[in-house]
Amino acid sequence: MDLCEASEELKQKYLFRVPYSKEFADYIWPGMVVNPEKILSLNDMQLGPDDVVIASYPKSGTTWASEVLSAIAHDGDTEMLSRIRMDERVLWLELDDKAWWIKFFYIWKNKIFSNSATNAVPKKRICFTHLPLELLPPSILEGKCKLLYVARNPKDQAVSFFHFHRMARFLGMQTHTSWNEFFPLFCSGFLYCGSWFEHVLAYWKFTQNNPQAKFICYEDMKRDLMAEMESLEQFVGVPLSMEQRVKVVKHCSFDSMKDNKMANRDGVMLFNEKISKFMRKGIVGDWKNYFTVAQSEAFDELYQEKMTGTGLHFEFE
Ligand code: PPS
Repeated sequence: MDLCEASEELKQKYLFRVPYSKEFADYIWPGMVVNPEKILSLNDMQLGPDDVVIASYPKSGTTWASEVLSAIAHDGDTEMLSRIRMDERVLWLELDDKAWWIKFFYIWKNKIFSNSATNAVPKKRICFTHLPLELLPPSILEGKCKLLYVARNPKDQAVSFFHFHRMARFLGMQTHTSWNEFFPLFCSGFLYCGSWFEHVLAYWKFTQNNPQAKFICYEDMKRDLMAEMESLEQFVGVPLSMEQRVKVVKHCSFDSMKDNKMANRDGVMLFNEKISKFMRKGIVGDWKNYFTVAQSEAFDELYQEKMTGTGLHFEFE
C-alpha cells in the first residue's frame, strides 16, 4: 500500500479517537469545540474594515501571527498585551462558546486571571479561524474586512500537528496514535481541517486575486520578523515607529512568547501540557527528526503532484 494512503481501519480509529467527532461539509470536526451549527451561524456575522481575520491550517503559526498583529493593533504597547490574555484579544471564530464545558473553562480562567480586565481599545479587532475557505462567512469572502492567511511548510506542520493531537483534549489526547499512523492520515487529509494541500491552495488562490487578503509564511517570519511586521503594518494600515517595532519583535520571539503566560496558552484547559507544550520547539526543520527517508520521499512526490504549477513554494530548512 502507498505510504501516503490511510487504510479504512486507520480512518475509523481516528474518528473513534476524536471525542464527539462530527462529519460536516466533508470535514471532520472535534465536536467538543466546534459544531456545525456554530459554523452555519457565522454566515450572519458582519465584519467590517476594522476587522482582521487570521486564517490558517492548524499549527502554522496562528498564535505567533496573532501576537504580532495584536501588538500592531495596540500601537506596539507590549505592556498592555501582557495584561490581557491572548484568547480575549484574538477570538476563535468557530469556537462553540455555548458548550457547557467551554463556559466552565472561562469561569475557571477568569478566576485565575481576574487582572486581565482593561479598557484598552485596539485599532483593529482581530480574530482567527481554521475554517477551510469555502466555509468562511460571506463578509470575509466579499472583502469587507482584511484576511491574513498564515502557512507553514507541511512537513514541520505535520509534526507539530502530530504533537498537538497528543496534547489537545478536544482531539482525544491521542498518545496511542504513532507517527507512522499519523503520517498517512495527514497525507490523505483524513483529519481535522482536511487536506493541508486543499486548505492552503484555496487560500493561496484567493489571496492572489483579492487586495484585502494577504498570504504569509511561518518560515519568512522566522527568517526576518522585522520585515514581515513592516508589511503587516502596511496591510492593516497601522504604521509603527522603528523603536516600537524593535520592542514588538523582541516580545514576539519564541523564547519570550514561551515564557509569557498571556500569549503561550498557559492554563488553557483544552490542552494537557504535561504531554507536550503548546509552545513546543518553534523551529524550521524539526520534520527531519520524524520523517523516515521513505516517508520523506513519498511526501515529496505527493507535494510535487499537488503543488506544481501553483506558484507557491515553501522552505523546508
Ligand atoms: S494552533 O493550535 O493551530 O493555533 O497552533 P499555531 O499557533 O498555528 O502553531 C503552533 C506552532 O507555532 C509555534 N510558535 C512559534 N514559533 C516561532 N516563534 C514564535 N514566537 C512562535 N509562537 C508559536 C509553536 O511552537 C508551534 O510549533 P511547534 O513546531 O509545535 O513548536
